[in-house]
Amino acid sequence: MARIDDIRAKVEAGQRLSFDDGIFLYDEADLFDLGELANYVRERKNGNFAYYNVNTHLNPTNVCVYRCVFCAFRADLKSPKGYVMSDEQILRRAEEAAQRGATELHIVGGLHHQLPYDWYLHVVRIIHQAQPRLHLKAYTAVEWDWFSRLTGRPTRDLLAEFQQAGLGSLPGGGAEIFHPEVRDLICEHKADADTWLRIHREAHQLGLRSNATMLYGHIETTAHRIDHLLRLRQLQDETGGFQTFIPLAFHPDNTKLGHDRQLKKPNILMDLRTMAVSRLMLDNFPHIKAYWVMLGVPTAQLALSFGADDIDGTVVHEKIYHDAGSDSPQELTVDQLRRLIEEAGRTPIERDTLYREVVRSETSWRTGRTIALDLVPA
Ligand code: V47
Ligand code: SF4
Repeated sequence: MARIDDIRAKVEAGQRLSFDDGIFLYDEADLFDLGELANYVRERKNGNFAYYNVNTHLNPTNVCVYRCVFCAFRADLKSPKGYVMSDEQILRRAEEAAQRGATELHIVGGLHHQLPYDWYLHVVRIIHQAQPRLHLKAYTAVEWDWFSRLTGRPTRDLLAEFQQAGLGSLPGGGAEIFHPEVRDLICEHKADADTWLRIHREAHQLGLRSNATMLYGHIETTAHRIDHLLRLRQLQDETGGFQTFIPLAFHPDNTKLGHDRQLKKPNILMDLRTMAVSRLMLDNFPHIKAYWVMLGVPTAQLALSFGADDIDGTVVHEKIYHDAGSDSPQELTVDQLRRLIEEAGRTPIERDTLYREVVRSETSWRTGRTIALDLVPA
C-alpha cells in the first residue's frame, strides 16, 4: 500500500498518526492529497462552519527585557519606540472595543524591566471592572513565567489571583518551537518548553481554556515541528483544555533573525502544508485557526479548505505582525470577515472566545450554544 493510502486509512478510521507519518506528510505527500485529508478531518469536526469573533488587541507595553531574535515588536527601556500605556489609554481602548460590540480583548505585551507584578494585575482588574462583558484573553505563558520570577510565587497562585480579577483565558503565544535545539537559538532566556506546557496545564486545571501556537518558517526542521505538535497533543490528551491551535508564519522584516539569516516569509505552499499537517496531527484539538493578519486574506481563505475552521477576528490595533512587515489591513469589519468566509464556500458563525455562538440583535448580543466541538463522523 502506498504510504499516503496507509495514512488515509488511519485517518478515516480515526486512528492516531505517528511522528513518522507527520514527517512524511510534511516532506513527501502531495499537497492536494494532504489538503484533502485535512479537509476531511476539518469537516468531520466542524462541518461546513467557519468561525470568527469580534475582538480587539491591546499591547499595554512593548518594552521587554528579552531579545527574542524573531521579534520586531519589542523595544529597549530607553528606546524612543518604547511605550507604556496609561490607565486612561487602556480604559479608552477597552471602551472603544465594547462600543464596537467586541466580545474579547486579547492582551499581550513585553516584559518591562521596571514595572511590578501588580501593574499587570491592575491592567486586568481595571478593564474587567469597567467592561465586565469583555472576555479578557490575557498574557502568554512567557509572561506568566516572568510574573513568577518577579514575585517568587508559583504560577498556579498567580493564575488563580488573576482569575479572581477577571482573567478569562490564555492566548497561545510564546510557544515558538519547543525543541531546545531551536529554542535556545531564537529565545534562549524565556520560559522553556516544560515551563510553557506546565503553565497551560495549571490554567486548564483551574478551569481556564487556552490556545497554542507554533512559529514556523525560520531555522527549524520538519522534525522540530512535528515534535512541537506531539508535545501539544500529549498535554491535550491529559487536560482537554486547549481550544485552538494557531500556526504562525515567521515574518522577517525588522528582525535580527531575518537579517542575520537572510530569511524570507514562508511561501503559501508551506503555509497550507503546515495548516494541514497541524489539523491531522492534532486530532484532539477542536479548532485550527488561520490567523488572517499573519497569512493575509487570500491564504486564510484557502486555508479554510486545508484544515482550518477559524480565522480569528476583527483584530484592530495589531502590532506584532505589522512591526515585522505584515501588509494585511489593521482591521477587518464583520461584513468583510463574513464575506471572506462565504467566498471560500463556508458558513460563517460568530463565536465568543469560548466557542459559544454569538447571537446579536440591533442593540445587544448574547451567547448561545457551544458550537461544533468534535462533531461525530457520519
Ligand atoms: O509568541 C512574534 C509570534 C506570537 C513574530 O491565542 C511572530 O488566539 C511571526 O500568539 N513573525 C504572539 N510571528 C501572537 C499570538 C497569537 C496571535 C493570534 C491569536 C492568538 C490566540 C495568539 O507572535 C509570539 C510569537 O510566536 N511572533 N514575532 C514575527 N516576526
Ligand atoms: Fe519580548 Fe515577547 Fe518579543 Fe520575546 S517575543 S522579545 S518575550 S515581546
